[in-house]
Amino acid sequence: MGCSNSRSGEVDKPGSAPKAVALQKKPEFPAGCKSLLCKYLTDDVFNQLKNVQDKFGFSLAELINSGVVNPNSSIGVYAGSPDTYIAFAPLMDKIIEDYHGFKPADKHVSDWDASKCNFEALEDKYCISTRIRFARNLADFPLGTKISKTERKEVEKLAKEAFGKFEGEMAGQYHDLATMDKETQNQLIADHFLFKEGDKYLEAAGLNREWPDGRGIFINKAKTFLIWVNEEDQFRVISMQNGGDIKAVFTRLSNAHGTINKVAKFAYNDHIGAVATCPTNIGTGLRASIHVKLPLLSKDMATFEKIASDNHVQIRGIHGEHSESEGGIYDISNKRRIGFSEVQLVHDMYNGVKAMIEKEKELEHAHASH
Ligand code: ADP
Ligand code: DAR
Repeated sequence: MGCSNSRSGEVDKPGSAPKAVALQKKPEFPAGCKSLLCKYLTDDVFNQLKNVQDKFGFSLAELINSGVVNPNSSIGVYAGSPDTYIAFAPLMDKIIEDYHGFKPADKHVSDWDASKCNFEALEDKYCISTRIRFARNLADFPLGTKISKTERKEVEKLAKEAFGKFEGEMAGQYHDLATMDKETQNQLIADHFLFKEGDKYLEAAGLNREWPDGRGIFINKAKTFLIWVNEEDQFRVISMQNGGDIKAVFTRLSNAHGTINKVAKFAYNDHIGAVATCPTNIGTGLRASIHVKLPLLSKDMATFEKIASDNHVQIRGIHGEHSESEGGIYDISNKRRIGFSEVQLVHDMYNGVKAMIEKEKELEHAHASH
C-alpha cells in the first residue's frame, strides 16, 4: 500500500471531512468524570491548545469531542492524524504517560522475533481460541476521524491492491461491507471475525462517517488471517485460530507483518512507534487475547482481577470491548501496548492466562476433594 502525498483527483462533497472548529471556552465535565481527558484538559492546557490545528486541520474540538459527548469515557480523545500527537503534545503526552507509563523522552522499540516465544501451547480444555492483532494507519493520510470520503476510498483501494498480492497461507478475499448482505455480516460478527458497528465513542469521534462506505474485511482461505479496513484504525491485522497455541498465532502474525511492511507506508514516529487513532493503541498497536473458560475462578472476581493486574492483562467479555462474558468464557489480553516489544506483550498474555488456568485447576481439585 505504497502511497504518495497526492490525494485522488475527485473533489469531496461538502461535509465529507469534518470541519475544524475553534472552541471558545473549555467544555464542562460532570462531577465524577474519570476520563483522562477530564483529568488533563486543565485551563492552562486548554488555553495553550484552543486555537491549535494539526497539519491536516484537525482541531482541539475534534480531538476531544468523543470524551465531551461521552463523559463516561476512560480516555476521551481520538487523534486526527499522525501530527496530532505532536501538535497537541501538551495534552496527548500527559494521557500517554498516565495510561502507558511512557514518558515524552521515551522511545518505543519493537521485536517481532516469534522464536523468542519460549513457552508451550496452553491447554485447549481451557483455551477456546487465540487472537493477536496489531493496529496500523497509513503515513500520508489523516486518520479515520478526519479522513474524507474520497481519501477513505483511496485507502481501501490501496489495501485491496496489496491484498491481491498475498500468497500461500495469506491468500484470500476482500469483503466490502457496503455490498455485504446483513446475514453474512451478522454471522461474521457472531463468529468473532468482523467488527461490530454503531459504537457511540467512535460515532462521536467521527469514525463512523459515511458508514459503511470504504469499510470491509480481508479473510484468508483458512479464516486464520484477517484484516479490518477503515474501522477505528485504517488497518487491524489479525491472526487467530482455535485453541491455545499462542506461538503459532504470533508466528503467523509476525510473518504477515514482515510481508505487509514491505508494501505499506505506515505512520510511525520514533517516540510512540506505530500511530493509532486512540492513544491506547500506539507503540506496538498489539492486543494478544485468549478466550478462556474459567467457570470457577470467575466466581471469585477479586482473585480473578488480582491475577489480571499482577500480570498486566485485562479481562473483557467475548464480543470485544464493552461486551459481557458468556458461559464462563472471558477475553484475556495484554493491557500494555508501548514501551515493551511485541514479543514481551505476547508473554504478558501467556503469563496471565497461564496463571489463571493454574488457579482454575486448584479450584477444580478443591471442589473434587469436597
Ligand atoms: P480489537 O482487539 O481489535 O480491539 P475487539 O476487542 O473489539 O477488537 O474484538 C473484536 C472481535 O474479535 C470480537 O468479535 C471479539 O469477540 C473477537 N475476539 C477477540 N479476541 C478473541 C479471541 N481470543 N478469540 C476469538 N475471537 C476473539
Ligand atoms: N471508549 C473510548 C476508547 C477506549 C479505548 N478503546 C478503544 N480505543 N477501542 C474511551 O475513551 O473510553
